Amino acid sequence: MILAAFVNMVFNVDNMNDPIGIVVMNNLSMSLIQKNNGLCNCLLFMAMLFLVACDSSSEFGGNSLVSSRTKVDVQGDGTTLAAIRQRGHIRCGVSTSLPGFSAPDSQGNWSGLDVDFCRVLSAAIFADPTRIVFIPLNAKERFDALQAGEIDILSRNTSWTYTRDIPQHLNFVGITFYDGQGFLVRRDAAINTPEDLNGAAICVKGNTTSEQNLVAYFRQRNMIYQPVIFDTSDQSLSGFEAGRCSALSADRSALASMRLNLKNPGSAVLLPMVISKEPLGPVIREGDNQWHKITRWTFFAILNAEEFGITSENIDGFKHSNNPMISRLMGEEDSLGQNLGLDDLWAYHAVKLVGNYGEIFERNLGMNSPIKISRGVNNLWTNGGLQYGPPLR
Ligand SMILES: N[C@@H](CCC(=O)N[C@@H](CS)C(=O)NCC(=O)O)C(=O)O
Repeated sequence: MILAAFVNMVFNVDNMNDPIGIVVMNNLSMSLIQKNNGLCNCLLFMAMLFLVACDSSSEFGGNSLVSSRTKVDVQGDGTTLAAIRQRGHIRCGVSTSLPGFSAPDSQGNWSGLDVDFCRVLSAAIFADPTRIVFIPLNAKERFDALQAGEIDILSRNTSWTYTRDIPQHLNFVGITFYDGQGFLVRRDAAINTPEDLNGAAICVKGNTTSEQNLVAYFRQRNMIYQPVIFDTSDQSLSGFEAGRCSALSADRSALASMRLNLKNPGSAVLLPMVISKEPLGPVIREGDNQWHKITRWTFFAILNAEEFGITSENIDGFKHSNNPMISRLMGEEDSLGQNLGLDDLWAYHAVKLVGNYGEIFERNLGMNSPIKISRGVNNLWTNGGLQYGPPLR
């Protein structure tokens, strides 16, 4: 029931928009010490001293605010931006090829939502969206490459999960695309629900949440299936096309993209059923708070820009605005960029040179792109979606 409700919320299925049969997805520094109140400051300061003095277990297992702060790992803080500046470019880990998210053209020029996120960062840091080396990584290699410091950020349709966040010590930037897992089947196969796949062979890519979700989904329903596991999406698509399985299972956005690479895209349909939550977003190593804040606030800046109606085209018309939030985004008030270790025109450059979130979405995945995914749940909260940038206050 809950999953069904989520699914409805995430993907409004609209067959009407679907001339070729694919079901399109529609849809601490703790400022305890206040500036103006001397007495209050003094009392708070004394209270903090008291907390420190009384917290005998502060380092190991104490649960006071003070003790948890002492455990924050600040090793490596600031090192990523410094390395990027010295090197002159960002190393951005992407999918090997997933049109709409990241794929190179015949000249080796990369495009896609995940690619554009790295471009936004490059614009924010260098006032130039091209200072990036894209490093294609398959699902298995991606976290090792990040942990080994071979990339500064992994922007590769990666699902935010507890295991990746906590035991694997990664930091997710945010959710740049709300997704869910689905199934691609041959149009003439008479498969309408995952239940019709009981006992069937299913092609799936290894080292992905897709592989894990299938195990859980079939186990919960006392059903069986035969996994046919591949290393890359090209291989899994070829396996599906060659008839090695009855269905190909992956993130629905990936399936919508991969389907277009079939020799005859009309021969396959994407089932409407969604079996998981896949919050996709860029991810970095733990330990560099500055880099975490730069990446996530750059994402929030392009979300806020969309909310304010600021686009790459019209941004210069927003100079000298009466709205303080817009002035901050434009770099005219309160030095938001400098506080991140960047230029105050950081967000201005990101939007001007790459675009706001909506522009990036539409260009790469939207209804006028080959992938044809409507904004749906990836719309701004002001339009009924889940995308919500915390305020630039
Ligand atoms: N979101 C899932 C799946 C990610 C994934 O690797 N999906 C495949 C789709 S089959 C893909 O992106 N392939 C592109 C490639 O191989 O480069 C995860 O984080 O584990």
